[in-house]
Formats: sequence, C-alpha cells, structure tokens
Amino acid sequence: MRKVTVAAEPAPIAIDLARTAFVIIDMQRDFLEPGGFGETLGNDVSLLQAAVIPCRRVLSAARAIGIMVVHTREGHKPDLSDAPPAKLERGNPSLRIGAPGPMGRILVRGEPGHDIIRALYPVDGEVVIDKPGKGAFYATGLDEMLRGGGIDTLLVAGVTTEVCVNTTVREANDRGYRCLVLADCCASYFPAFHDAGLAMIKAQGGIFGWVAGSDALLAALDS
Ligand code: C5J
Repeated sequence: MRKVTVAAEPAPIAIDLARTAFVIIDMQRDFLEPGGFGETLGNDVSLLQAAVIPCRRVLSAARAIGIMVVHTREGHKPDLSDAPPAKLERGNPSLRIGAPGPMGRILVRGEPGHDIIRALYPVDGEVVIDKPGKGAFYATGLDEMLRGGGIDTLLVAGVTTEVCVNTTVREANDRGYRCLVLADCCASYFPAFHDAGLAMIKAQGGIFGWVAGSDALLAALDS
C-alpha cells in the first residue's frame, strides 16, 4: 500500500496506509438515536447526525483501499460488573445505565441500543472493540491488536468529540500512535465542545495529534 500526505493542522502528516487504521468511535444507536443513553442525559441526539455521511465516505474509501477498520462500542456486561458505581450513579439521567428503555437496556451489550447504526455497520473482517470506559484502550485488547497488525497511525472518527474521541486519542498518543482526527467525522451534543476538543488536539504543535477534514484525507487518498 501507498504512503500519502494529508493536509492537516498543525502541519501536513505523511501516513503509510499499510500501517494505518480507521477507528470509528461509538457510532451506536445509544448515542445517535432517540431513546438511548445520550438522550437520557438530556442531549439533543440529532446533533450527532452531522458526522454520519462524512464517516460513511471515509469508511467506503478505507474499505476500497483495504485500510484496517476498527469500530468501538461503549457499553457494559448485562450484570453491570464492569460498570463502576461512580459511573452508574452519576448525574440525573431519565434512565440509568442498565434500565430498560425503548431500545433495550441502556448502554448494555447485546441490546439494540448498543448496536452500531445501520449506515456504518461493520462488515466481515472489521474489528469491533467493546469497551466499558470512554477510552478505547482501557480494559480492551485494542493496543495488542493494533501492534500485532503493525499499525502506527490512527484515523479517528466518531462521537462524542470531547468525550470518547478525545479520551481515545490521548490514550493512543501516550502509547505512541500518531492520531489524525477527522473533524467533520466527529460530533458532539455541544458544538462548542466539539470545536474545543479539536483545538486541544492540534494545539501546541499537535500535542495530542493532527486534525483535518475528511475532504483533505479523501483528496490525499485519491492522489
Ligand atoms: C459519552 C462517548 N459521551 N462515546 N460517550 O458518554 O462519547
């Protein structure tokens, strides 16, 4: 596979496509659809739709080229043994994690709400990482799987920008991965947090990574 250079901030980034994975964070019904975890917290879930079409474009390109694709899902075992009380008790949601909702039990593995949205549904051969936390490296086999595949660069997309995307990028950065976050492939319930989340990644010479629009990546892949 080729090497390409993507026009990114704070500087262009050269990536070896054979050593790159496209990581799509938590594009689950629980976050994007009414009746799920995101809505129980009082959020307007329609705001996350903006990321779907850009993500799909990049996913199609990654599949066509043969770039490794990784999907993550935040959620807990049915007995909630992997959900710390501090998470279960947090805030004042309309339904707590584990409670029955219109898409099954909130944020529980195997329930309809925990599933990935149709538009971005994994196909055979793609990796699906189930994670109990916000970061995709905490209590998962993601690091070993990426290292085993020779991956050194992550193209990162998903929701929400300032929570699971940022946490994962920070975890990845500390483990030595280069992260290129695709701005329009991420979204937040809080547009200001989306902007700030991206700004924090690329500030200070790219202290956590690089940021680019999906058009810049697709143009580089086409070149
Ligand atoms: C949140 C996530 N926001 N996937 N999870 O609780 O960002």
